[in-house]
Amino acid sequence: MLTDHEKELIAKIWDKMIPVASDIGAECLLRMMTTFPGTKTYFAHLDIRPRSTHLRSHGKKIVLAIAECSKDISSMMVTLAPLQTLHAYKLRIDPCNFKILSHCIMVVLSMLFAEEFTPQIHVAVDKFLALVALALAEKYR
Ligand code: ZNH
Repeated sequence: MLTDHEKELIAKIWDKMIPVASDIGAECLLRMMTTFPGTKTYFAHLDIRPRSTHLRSHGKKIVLAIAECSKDISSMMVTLAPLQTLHAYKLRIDPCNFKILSHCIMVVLSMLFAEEFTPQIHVAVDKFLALVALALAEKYR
C-alpha cells in the first residue's frame, strides 16, 4: 500500500513525464526490447528501431496511461479496465512482461531524474508500478 506522501511523490513525478512522454516511453520500450528480446514478438507489426515514430507513439500511450493512474491511484482498476481487457483477451500479453516493463521504466526514471530519484521515490515508484502491473493482469484469472 502507498502512503499519502508516496501518492503525492508519484503524482508529481508522473506529471513531469507528461510533456516528454514520447521520449521517455520510447526509451522504456527500447530498453525492454533490447534487454528482454522475447518482448519484441508482440511488436512484429511495428517499426521498433530506436526513435521510430511507432516506438515514440506507443511509448507515449503507455506513459500517459500510467500518468492517468497516478492521478487517482485508488481508482486504478476503473481507469485501467479497458486496458485490462485489451491486454488479456486481444493482445494476449504474458503478464510476466508487465514486470519487465516496470523494471525498465524504473531504470529510465533513475537516469532521467538522477539525484532527484531518492530511495523514497524509488520505493514509491516500485510499489506503484507493481500495482499497475497487478491491475493489468487482473483479467487473466
Ligand atoms: Zn500495452 C497497446 C498501456 C504493458 C504490448 N498498451 C497499449 C496501449 C496502451 C498500453 C495505453 C494502447 C491502447 C490503445 O491504442 O487503445 N501497456 C500499457 C501499460 C503497460 C503495458 C500501461 C504496463 C505498465 N503492453 C505492455 C507490455 C507489452 C505490451 C509489457 C508487451 C511486452 N500494448 C502492447 C501491444 C499493444 C499495446 C502489442 C498494441 C500496439 C499496437 O499499436 O498495435
